Amino acid sequence: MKKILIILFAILGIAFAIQLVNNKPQPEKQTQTPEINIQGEVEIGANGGENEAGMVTSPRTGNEPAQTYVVKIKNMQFDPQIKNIYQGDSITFVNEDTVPHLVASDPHPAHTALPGFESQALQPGQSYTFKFEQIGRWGYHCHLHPSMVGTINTQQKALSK
Ligand SMILES: [Cu+2]
Repeated sequence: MKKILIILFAILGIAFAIQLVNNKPQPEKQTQTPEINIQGEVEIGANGGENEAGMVTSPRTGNEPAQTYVVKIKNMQFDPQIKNIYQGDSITFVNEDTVPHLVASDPHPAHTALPGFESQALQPGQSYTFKFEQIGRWGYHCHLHPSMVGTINTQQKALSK
C-alpha cells in the first residue's frame, strides 16, 4: 500500500514539474515587447506641447512595408517638429527655406547620438533622406542654426504572429 502511495506522489511530482516547464516561456514573451517604453517616450513628447500630427495610432506588424515621410524645413523651422515613426521608416528632409540648412543628430556639434544621421549643407530646394533603423527618441538640429531643433521618435514594430 505504502509503495503505491509513493508511486502516486512521484507521478504527481513529475506532472507538476512538466507543467512548470510548459509555463516557463510566458515570462520570456513579456520581456520581448519593450513597446511600452517607447510609447511612454512618445507620450512625453506629446505632453511637451509638441506637434502631434505625426502620432502613430495603431501598431504595424513587422510584415508591413517601411514608409518614407517628409519633414519640411521652412521659415527656420522643422515641420513637423516631432515625427513618430516605426523602425525601418525613412524621413526625407526638404529644404523649402531661402537659406542653406544642415540636418544633424544631437548633440551639437559632435552629432554622436545617432551616427550617420547628418546631411551635407542643403541648399534651398535640396533634400536629405535618412533611414531610422534604431529604436529611440532622436533629437536633431540644424548644424548651421543650432536653435532649430526637432525629434524623430522611432518605435518598434509589433512582433508579427
Ligand atoms: Cu551641430
